[in-house]
Amino acid sequence: MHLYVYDHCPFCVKARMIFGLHQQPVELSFLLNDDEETPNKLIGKKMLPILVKDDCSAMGESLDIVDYIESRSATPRLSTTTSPALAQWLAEVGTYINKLLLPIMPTTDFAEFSTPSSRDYYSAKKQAYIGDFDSLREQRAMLVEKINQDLIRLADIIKSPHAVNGTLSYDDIHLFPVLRNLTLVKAITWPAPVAALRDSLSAQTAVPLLFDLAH
Ligand SMILES: N[C@@H](CCC(=O)N[C@@H](CS)C(=O)NCC(=O)O)C(=O)O
Repeated sequence: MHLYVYDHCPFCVKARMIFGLHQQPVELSFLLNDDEETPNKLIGKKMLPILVKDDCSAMGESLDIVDYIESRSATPRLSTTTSPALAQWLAEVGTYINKLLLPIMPTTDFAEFSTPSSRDYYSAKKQAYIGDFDSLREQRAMLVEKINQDLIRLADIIKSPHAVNGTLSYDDIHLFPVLRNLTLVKAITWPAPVAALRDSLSAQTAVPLLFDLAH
C-alpha cells in the first residue's frame, strides 16, 4: 500500500500512526505542497492523506484510513473509549494552536516545502483564512505561554505514559499529532507526563518527533 502525506499535516500523522501501531509496512510519499495534480487524479480533490490500496483504489480521509487498517487486523489496537476532558482540551487548544503552528511550517525543512513555489503556495493559502503570518509571529510568545499552561492541564488528563486513557484509543490518534507538531517549537515547556506520553506514542506508532527541525 502507498500513503501520500505532508510531514507537517496532523491528519496525515493519524494515518501514519495506524500503520505503525499494526507494524504494517506502507510506502510513504511526501508530496510537494503545490502538487495539485497527484491528489486531484487520485481522489478528485487537493487533500492529503490519501491511501492507495493494494487493489489500486484510493481512499482519502484520515479516520477512514485508520478504520480501514484497524478493521483488517485480527488484533485491533484502538478502544473507542473517549475522554470528555480530552475532547474539551483538544477543542480549546484547537481555537488557537494553528496561529502558533501554521506560520512556522513553511520555514521548516519539510519535504513538502523543498521548493520556493511549494512554500509560497502554502503561505498564500493559509494566510487567506488565518491572517498575516508576520503578525501571527509577533504573537508567538503569548501563544507559547498559553499552550504551556494548557499542557499543564493536559498532564492531569493523562492516565498512563502509554495511552491518554490508560489503554490505546482513538483519543491517542487525535492527541498525538498535536503533541508532535508542538515539538517544532523550542520554547515549549513539557510537563513530565505529557513528554512521556508523547515519546511513547512516537515509539509505538513509529512516527518520529520533530525536535531535529525545531526552531
Ligand atoms: N478531513 C480530512 C482533512 C485533511 C486535511 O485538511 N488535509 C490538509 C493538510 S493538513 C490538506 O491537504 N489541505 C489542502 C492543502 O493543503 O492544500 C482528513 O481527516 O483527512
